[in-house]
Amino acid sequence: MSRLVVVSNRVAPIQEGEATAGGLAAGVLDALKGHGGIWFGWSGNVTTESEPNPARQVGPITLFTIDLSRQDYDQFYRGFANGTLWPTLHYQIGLGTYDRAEFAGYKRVNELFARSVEKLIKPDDLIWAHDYHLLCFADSLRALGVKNRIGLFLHIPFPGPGVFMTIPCHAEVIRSMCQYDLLGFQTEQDQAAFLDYVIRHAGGTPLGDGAVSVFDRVVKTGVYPIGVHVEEVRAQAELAANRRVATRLRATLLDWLILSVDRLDYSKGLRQRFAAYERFLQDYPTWHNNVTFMQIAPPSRSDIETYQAIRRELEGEAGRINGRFAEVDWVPLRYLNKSFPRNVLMPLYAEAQACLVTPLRDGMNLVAKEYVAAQDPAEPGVLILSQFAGAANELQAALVVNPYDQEGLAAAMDQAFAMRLEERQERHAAMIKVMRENSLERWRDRFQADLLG
Ligand code: GDG
Repeated sequence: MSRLVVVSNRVAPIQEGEATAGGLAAGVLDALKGHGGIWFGWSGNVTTESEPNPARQVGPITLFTIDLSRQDYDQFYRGFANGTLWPTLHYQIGLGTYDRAEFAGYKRVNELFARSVEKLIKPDDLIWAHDYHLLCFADSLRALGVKNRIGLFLHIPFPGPGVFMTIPCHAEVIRSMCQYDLLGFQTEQDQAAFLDYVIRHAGGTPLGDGAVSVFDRVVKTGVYPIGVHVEEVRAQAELAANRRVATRLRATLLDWLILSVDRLDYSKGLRQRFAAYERFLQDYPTWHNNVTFMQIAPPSRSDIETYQAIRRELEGEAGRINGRFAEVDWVPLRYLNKSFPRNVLMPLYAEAQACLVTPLRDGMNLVAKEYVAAQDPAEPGVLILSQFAGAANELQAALVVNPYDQEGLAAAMDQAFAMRLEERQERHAAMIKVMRENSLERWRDRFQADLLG
């Protein structure tokens, strides 16, 4: 059995025996716990030191981290990764910026990662890199003579060539990506978009089953929808010790709760969602005084201007909507700009009769899956889900909406509250079935098997 070496931008802050955070961390940890291995990434610290940090052992997993310099952080992380790739790969080309020095910084940090990882690996180790921060990482490893099997799983969407080609260095990025042996995508649409670019614009020849011959090598591609631990989420949601905050919340509610949970990010469609909720309050006054919409939005990437702008805008909108509709004893919108521990969050999901997950684009969206998993199957709530979330491919029994259609979203909220119990149960059972099939274990095992093969 080959040893697994996981490489991601950040290494999750894990302690032995502690419940894990989001899906990437949970999946990676599962994969590493089984047979042990290495997890390498940035520590999250910006320093002037160039020394690697001491290794940390957590059970069978060895964690290695490095710090970044201020220039690397600015050019790689804030610059090309989050200022160019993140918006463009989410189809938000108007928000993308491009700067040659930032792309040079991105490649420099990918090389830094490769030089550090090269020192840690053995010849038959399996190297599994994650996400858009590391598109050039395999290329850098190959330049150092590394012959190991190297795979990349892209957690975010891959757009059609017309969108991707707005990034001026698109050809170089694709050439670098093709140095991986396996490229994993969340959906068939993402995979098809990548293959479309490689075949029509980079001279690739399709070999069937997602493989393509290009740049004198064979690159495999595959679709691996990431999942959640269904039983673990439900158990966390039900545990009495976790339910104190949810009980406090319930005591303050009049009747119906709609919940949304997103990192504060423009790709999540929060602005459009607030507008749709306002439309709902305007068009369906029968729900007044009964409904509360609670948006949990922990700040993220707050040193990037586009993120500061969306935060300012939402603060203004939340105040305006409440000012327009609130009564002395009813506040229709609660906007919480903070995060909660995961074991507190799961019972909050369970408390909500509806969950609004309406990203403008999303690789998968684990909140949608966690909400469904947290529900009581006897009395389940309704998931309202954007057609542009990867999760919509699997969760077709949700109320699937177009996040740009305010009236459609408002009608879906009305439909959710009016939905009969039998229909809610049927939809919930159908979604749970798909989620059990596409579990986190299956995601991990299929990717690793294909990378080995
Ligand atoms: C990327 C892709 C893809 C949220 N607020 C709190 C909190 N969370 C947790 C959720 C969930 C995770 O963060 C968010 O995952 P998402 O999938 O919704 O979105 P991204 O962070 O953008 O993730 C996405 C994912 O990678 C995995 O491949 O699905 O498309 O964009 O697990 O529960 N957790 C805690 N407190 C919070 O306040 N503890």
